[in-house]
Amino acid sequence: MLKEKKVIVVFPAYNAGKTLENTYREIPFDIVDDVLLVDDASKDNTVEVARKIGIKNIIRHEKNKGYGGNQKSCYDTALALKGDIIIMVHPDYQYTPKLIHSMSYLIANGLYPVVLGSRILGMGALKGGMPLYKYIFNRFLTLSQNIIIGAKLSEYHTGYRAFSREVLENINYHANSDDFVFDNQMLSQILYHGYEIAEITCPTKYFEESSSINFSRSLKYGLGVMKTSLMHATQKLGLANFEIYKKPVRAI
Ligand SMILES: Nc1nc2c(ncn2[C@@H]2O[C@H](COP(=O)(O)OP(=O)(O)O)[C@@H](O)[C@H]2O)c(=O)[nH]1
Ligand SMILES: [Mg+2]
Repeated sequence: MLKEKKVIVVFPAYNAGKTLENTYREIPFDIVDDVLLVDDASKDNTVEVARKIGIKNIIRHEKNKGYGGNQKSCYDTALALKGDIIIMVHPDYQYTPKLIHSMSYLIANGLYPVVLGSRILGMGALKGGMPLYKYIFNRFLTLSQNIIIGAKLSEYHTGYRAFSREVLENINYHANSDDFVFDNQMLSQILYHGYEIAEITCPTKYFEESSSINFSRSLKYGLGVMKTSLMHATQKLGLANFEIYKKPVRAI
């Protein structure tokens, strides 16, 4: 608990057996109340490792739904578990959970409802081993998106995000893609609805198990990001009414 707010960490997991324990060990349990892992039909021993290290809330998708589909289960369950501050971090040990204190305090103190761990603020990304093509791609997409949607973020592509309950309740994330562009749509929804986003410099590590997305999937993601930016701009101009920007209707 932090200022009487329940803090929940969610892990959208896919083949995270080798990295999950290292990530889990860095969680600050002085403020984190619950950890939830959603396993997207991994082909490895992710679920066994999760049980062994003592994660209580484990959800397993029988079929692979994709990264966005995985996060939908994460947030639905975190809300059902009555989380007030929900932190999503990839269990591939690319981002350290040691930032959870800082991120949670910004939300608990009412300063910002959304906090991102940014690999681009500072010089962390390349130093941490981000492949140069990913770095250039990231910078290009971020610049385009900042211009098109009129925001000022250092990146839209981090796998480390903290949200207040209110934000998750008020954005229609169920209407988003089940694929990687889910993350980008979520930030677009957050900005569209007028929530402010804080960013914290985040060290990052690239190693074999921490990065599986290849060039062609990155390209598909990039096109999805450009499409999201254009949707955002047309919606803002009142020229469209996309499902993803509607108020969510939820049974929880
Ligand atoms: N649910 C789900 N997650 C996936 C899939 N493929 C990759 N991921 C997860 O998506 C996240 C980002 O992928 P990653 O390869 O680490 O990308 P990078 O670190 O940006 O190069 C990681 O946490 C992966 O476990 C998939 O098919 N389904
Ligand atoms: Mg990764």
